[in-house]
Amino acid sequence: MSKGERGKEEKMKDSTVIVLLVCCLACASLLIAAEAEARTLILGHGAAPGNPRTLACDVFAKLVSDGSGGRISIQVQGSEQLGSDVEMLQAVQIGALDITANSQGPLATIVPEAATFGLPFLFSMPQQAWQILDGPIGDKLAALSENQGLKVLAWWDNGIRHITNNVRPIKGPTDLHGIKLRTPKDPMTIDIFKALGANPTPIAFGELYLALRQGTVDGQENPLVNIWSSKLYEVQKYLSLSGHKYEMTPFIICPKTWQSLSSQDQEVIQHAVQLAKTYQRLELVRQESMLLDKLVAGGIKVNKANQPAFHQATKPVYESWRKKMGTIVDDLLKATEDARK
Ligand code: TK8
Repeated sequence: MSKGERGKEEKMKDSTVIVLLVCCLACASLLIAAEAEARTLILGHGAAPGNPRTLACDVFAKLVSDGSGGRISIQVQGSEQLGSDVEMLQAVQIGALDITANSQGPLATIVPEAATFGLPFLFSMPQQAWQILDGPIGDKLAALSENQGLKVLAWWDNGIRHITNNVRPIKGPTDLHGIKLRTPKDPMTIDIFKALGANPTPIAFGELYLALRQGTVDGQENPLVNIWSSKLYEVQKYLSLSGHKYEMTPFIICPKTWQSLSSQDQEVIQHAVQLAKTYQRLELVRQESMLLDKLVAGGIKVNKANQPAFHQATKPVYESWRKKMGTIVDDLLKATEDARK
């Protein structure tokens, strides 16, 4: 081999080493990038074990873990362990909490339009609300929420609400007179029960069981799934089926968290949240259909309230909210009529 050829061979060896080195570095940085992308997101909610919201949050976490090949893990903290619904919303707004499966009333303290889904007797079944929540009105509400630093990924459900209390069975509106009734921090629920002559008292859901047991309040209103999973029937004598209002469960992510995710990861989360929504809504309906018997067996006395009388007595609430909110009330009424066709 000539001197020149030997030189060429040396150079080739050198460049092979360089290529190998570059490959190793590229692999290492890919590994580091993959490692860096591994994320844990915290999801807070206020529902008790067994509640459709709790079950669906767990389903959501599993779907996200599977969809991301184990890279994104969702740490679920239920039962208001991270604070009340209102506190969790505030934490999401300031970037201290990633995700919350929250509540309509607390959202309405920040986005007043959200309260309109709870206009008295607007829906008699959750199914009537789903179509509207998944359509342009739901999208408008999501845009209003985003303006307030709350990115709504989906509207889950919370059900149709009924009244429980320890004083007497609530048959007609006058039976509510003077009853101290816990409500969420929801301007609509407060207006409804003021119109009915009760004494509405906002208390965080996590403090409700004790407040009922200690007699701080006489009663409360919630869907059967919450009366059951939070064991409120243990500390209440009467359950009156009033069906006075509906509530959705807004599923909200912190915009900063959302923007920090790659578009691929955003897709994984969107897909999971939509599947979990369908599951949550159906599980709510399934539980509601079985719970009355269980609640009766649990010792609570059930009666049917005079719904037309309640409907009549709460008509002024529509007028005051129409004045307060403008078009959304009429849009909602029109969409509800269409949905019933
Ligand atoms: C649970 C609450 C509950 C709501 C309430 O955290 O506060 O009464 O109905 O579902 O969000």
